[in-house]
Amino acid sequence: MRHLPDPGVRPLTDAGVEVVHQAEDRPASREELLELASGAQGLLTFLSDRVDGELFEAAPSLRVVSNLAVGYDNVDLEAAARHGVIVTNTPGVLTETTADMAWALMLGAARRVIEGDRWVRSGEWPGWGPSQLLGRTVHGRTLGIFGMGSIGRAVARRASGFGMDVLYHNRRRDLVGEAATCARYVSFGELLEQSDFLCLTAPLTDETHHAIDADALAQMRPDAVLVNVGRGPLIDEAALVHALADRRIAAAGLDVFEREPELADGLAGLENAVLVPHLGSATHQTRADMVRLCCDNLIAVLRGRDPLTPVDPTGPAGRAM
Ligand code: 8YV
Repeated sequence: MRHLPDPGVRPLTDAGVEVVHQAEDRPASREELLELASGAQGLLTFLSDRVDGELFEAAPSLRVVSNLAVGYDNVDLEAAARHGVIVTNTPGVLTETTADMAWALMLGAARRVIEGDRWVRSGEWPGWGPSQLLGRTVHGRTLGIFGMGSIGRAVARRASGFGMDVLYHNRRRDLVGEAATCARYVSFGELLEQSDFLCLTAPLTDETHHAIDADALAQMRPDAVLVNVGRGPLIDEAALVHALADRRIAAAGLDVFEREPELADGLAGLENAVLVPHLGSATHQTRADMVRLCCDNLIAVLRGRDPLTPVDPTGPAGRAM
């Protein structure tokens, strides 16, 4: 559906797979997606493509959907299973890169990097002053992680360099993660109350939808910084705008939004929000690794072999797992 970064579709064509794609680099409309899928045996999809029962009905030859993301909340797994279609994702290759982005947002929001950049560029910065753009201390504080999957663990590991205490909340305790990161399991309420930095790395499921709503925001510390590199709908974005505007929490760093590319009313005008356009995995190297894995999954299934990274149809959706 979209133009892919290097290596593009070369691994597919090198393997003798016939590739049909949309001429323009933009999200496919629903009609275009159904049309492209109708004659295909494999589909390479993006988080903006809804892959559901209607699509499987329209694509009787389809054998595999290879989603260019670790999250797969855009795919109806039950419908895929009913139609005998294998779904694959791209776990592992983007873990560390997405964790780096979580830290960029934490540091950027806490230390007011974007506000500072704007001020310097405006030509109105009068030179150093003792009270200018005071931010929040990061080192030595408490980091809370909601969703201790591979990305949550990678975020937690980085915290040791900052001398932080790490807390986490998950569907279930992660003893391996605890041993690797010194993170401590707490209830969701304790996570909200005790975190100076709260980082969301959970997948989007019915359970995690709007986990951070007005009530949750009210339980957070007034000087807390909220970071989301999971999925936008983990947060009730309208409630977050109110909390940030009223300084009920200090700041937020968001890589994902509830209705991408739209923003909740008022979000764009808030100085205490750092907003990044879903760049979690967006480095040259990581995107190349994702594209290669996506293509290898397609080739494997089309050649009658097992896919490298199939999605477990009974597992949770989302980026963090
Ligand atoms: C992707 C992501 O870049 O993997 C995911 O789930 O959110 C990102 O790493 C994005 O989904 C683009 O496909």
